Amino acid sequence: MKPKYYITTPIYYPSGKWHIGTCYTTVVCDALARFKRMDGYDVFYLTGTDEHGQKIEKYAAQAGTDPKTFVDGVVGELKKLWSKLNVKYDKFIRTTDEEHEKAVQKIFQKLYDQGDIYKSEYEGWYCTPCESFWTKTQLKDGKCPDCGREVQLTKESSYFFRLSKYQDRLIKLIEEDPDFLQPKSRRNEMLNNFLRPGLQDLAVSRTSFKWGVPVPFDDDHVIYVWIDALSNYITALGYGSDNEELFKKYWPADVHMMGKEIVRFHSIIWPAILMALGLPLPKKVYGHGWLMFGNDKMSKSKGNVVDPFILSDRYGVDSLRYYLLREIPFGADGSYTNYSFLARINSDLCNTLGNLLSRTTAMVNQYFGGTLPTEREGTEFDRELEEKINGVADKVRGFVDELQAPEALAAILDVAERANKYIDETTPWLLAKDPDKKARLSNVLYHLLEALRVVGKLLLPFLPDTGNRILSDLGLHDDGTFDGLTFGAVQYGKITKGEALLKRIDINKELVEMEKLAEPKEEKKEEPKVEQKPQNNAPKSHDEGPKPEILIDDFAKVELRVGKILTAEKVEKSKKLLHFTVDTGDRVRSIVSGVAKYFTPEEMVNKEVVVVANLKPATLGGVLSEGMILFAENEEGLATVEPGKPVGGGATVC
Ligand code: ME8
Repeated sequence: MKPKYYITTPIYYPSGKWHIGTCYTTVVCDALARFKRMDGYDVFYLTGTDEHGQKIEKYAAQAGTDPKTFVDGVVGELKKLWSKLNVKYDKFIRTTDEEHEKAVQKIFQKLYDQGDIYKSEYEGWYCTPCESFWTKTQLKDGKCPDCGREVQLTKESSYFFRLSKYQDRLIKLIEEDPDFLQPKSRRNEMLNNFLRPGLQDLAVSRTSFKWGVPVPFDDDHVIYVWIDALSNYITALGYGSDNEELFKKYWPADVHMMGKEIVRFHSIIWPAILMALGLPLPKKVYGHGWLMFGNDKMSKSKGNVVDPFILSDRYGVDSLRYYLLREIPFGADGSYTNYSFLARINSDLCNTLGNLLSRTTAMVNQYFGGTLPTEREGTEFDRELEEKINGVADKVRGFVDELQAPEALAAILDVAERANKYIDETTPWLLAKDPDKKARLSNVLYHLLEALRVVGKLLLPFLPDTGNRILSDLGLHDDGTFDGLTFGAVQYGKITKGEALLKRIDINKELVEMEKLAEPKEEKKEEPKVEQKPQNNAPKSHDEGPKPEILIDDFAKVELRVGKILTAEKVEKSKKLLHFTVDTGDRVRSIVSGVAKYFTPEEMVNKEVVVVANLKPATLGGVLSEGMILFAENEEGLATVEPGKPVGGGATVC
């Protein structure tokens, strides 16, 4: 029997406007669910919508309609988005589903009957956008500590859940089971900010509005939206209904995935409810970071929306999926810029993957009419690539088990990079000129096909279209499993030379187009002016004399990171400037330096350099520069400042 794997996203507020940050949790969970399915698990992937509460009531009123009509329309749009992004869930739950509402009432009744819910008076501060109650001391400058918005003083009769009763068990759970709440930073946050200072009982009903599940024994009250929402993880499986088969099969959840702002609800309130219900606890609650836009969390209310429909229509669904899965260090925040989005597509999908596919399929067609002869001659030189191919599946599996999608994708792309290098090393075009080298040539091309096959198959969960496209060019198809991920497992028929996987993007031109595409109501970001005075970008003379003393705090303002130079090229119409794309761990940056006199672009590629990462962006020679590379200068010229050994882009300099 297959082992089960139950994975959930939060259920989304049907706010009606989606940005690429909103898609993050769902795309990550989709990749994990697809991976586990292919890896032999019986997966249940749940997503849905959180449709009750004062906020939705307000949205509907603004739209001049009733809440149900409003949510019906918006939910349709959200489903279209998931379908567009190739998200394959097993169930989409709506909290307005009759079965869910009934089960929530049963849960409430049970907790009331056993004394875990009691009636009292509530006085506190309510944040409507977050649907959260706060005590005065919890407020930050009088505002909601989660979102910073205004809160309203609320006094009403309310039912309370005895959350305080579960405090000690919750502390023990989080302290003793390191797997339960991840990443580690969230554990400390929950323990230090909420659990150890002491939990208060939680108001779990409201009387000031009507759009919610009614308390079954008190018509004046509706059930607090978070109790209603969190219960979806079990009601979706039929808990509290006539048929609990799915619940028995899949509960407890293997992973509840969510953004870090709602970890508190999932790692404190939800387990306490489950403890009260006498149910097993989820195995893992994972709070990922945010996709930021500038320094803000991307959110509709802040007006900095990037439309996933526009991005995926223009650049391809897999480009957007790849960006979300690869670019943002999982668990930490990541910063979206149009540049880092386009640079990722160019460097990884076009250059590494697209080139490998088109070069390989072109050579098999050009040298052998599309079908490789079976006679092959291997050499010791092939072992390194073979070992890479053989080792990658376990590596990727390990990263997926740790929920580290960026590392998993990096490991897959690493095989493609190695294969590209293998082409340069084995020079098939020279082998093709020598009739005695046919068998060697056939073997070289076979290695490339094998690298592509394994890469294509492992990409399927992350980039389904791209994985399928690679397999289909090789005359293969997705068999729904990870079988045969070792070198030599397949013999090939006819290889197709298809269209390019993706067209290379002219980034500077496209950045202008992207600005035009931004919605008119989007906050217009001031284009940074051309700096006349060089930042370091044309390094200053070394002979500037001593500078005044500074305090350690002044130095601490400078964020220094190690950056790996991915590409380097001359800036058109400039004799001085070189344009680099640099992976600084947090993202890929565009950086311009005035060093063309000292270095060729080629010698800079792959160097690990020190970058000032928090320098205000500027435009140099018409190209965006998001940081400054440090150089050492003496009378003889410039030298790069590099770590003493390879440490990888993103290492901090301290
Ligand atoms: O919180 N970056 O729903 P939601 C990364 N209904 N993730 C982001 C993001 C960003 N910029 N913006 C949103 C709710 N998200 C509740 C959940 S569960 C019982 C109830 C993520 O629509 C966010 O962190 O506000 C969350 O994981 C998901 O989108 C849904 O958020």
